[in-house]
Amino acid sequence: HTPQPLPQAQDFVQFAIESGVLRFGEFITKAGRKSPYFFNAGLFNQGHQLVRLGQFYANAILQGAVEFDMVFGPAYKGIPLAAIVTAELARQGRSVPFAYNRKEAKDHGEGGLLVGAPLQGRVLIVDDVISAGTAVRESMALIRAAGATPHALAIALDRQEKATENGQDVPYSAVQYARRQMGLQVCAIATLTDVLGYLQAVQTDTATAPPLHPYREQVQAYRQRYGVDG
Ligand code: OMP
Repeated sequence: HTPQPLPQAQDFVQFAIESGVLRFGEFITKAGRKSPYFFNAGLFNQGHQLVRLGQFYANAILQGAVEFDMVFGPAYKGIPLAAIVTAELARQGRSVPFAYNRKEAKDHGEGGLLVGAPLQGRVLIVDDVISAGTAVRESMALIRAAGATPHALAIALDRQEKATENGQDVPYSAVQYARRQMGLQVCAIATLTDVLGYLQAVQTDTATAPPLHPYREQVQAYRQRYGVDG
């Protein structure tokens, strides 16, 4: 029989693994956690991968019924991401303004920290991964200072793990914090649950029973230790 197409989130996990963006091994996260997996969006570095990545984001945004008037990409990694998402949304018939910031203010020429369309209305922030949520907070401050409203956030992977505050683990993730405390609509192309679902599917979906994915148990153990629900 013909194989069923994967749901978008697991299709994305497969795409990230095949692109070398999602890797398994031993990594240390920004919060100092020893993680058996790491997602490095900077390794989507080929034209055809950017086209697909833009489609994944745009689908997640449209399926999530996220409301926004424009797109903002935080420097540096969010800039190309926001650009490909804005282009793909326009290709699907929804053209909106696009802006991004630079990290260092220019003291000549056009000056200032913001590039692109004027920040106004409900802003959709596009970024790669949020862990502690520091970068999102900075983007929100910038958007508010310009007189616009930070309204939504689209990311590629939600690691669904405890955020840290002053070096201490807290019982909620940065994404949950963004939703509940900052009132943002958040959509992710995939979550840790989808990664685990994919590792599981790799094992069970074939008649020939391939070996258990070598990192499945470690990823599960990591979620036991650092994960949050939902
Ligand atoms: P916050 O700014 O604290 O939310 O952290 C986001 C950053 O975590 C990303 O921009 C990366 O530098 C890093 N990161 C990943 O990119 N992928 C991961 O799988 C895990 C991390 C991380 O260090 O937690």
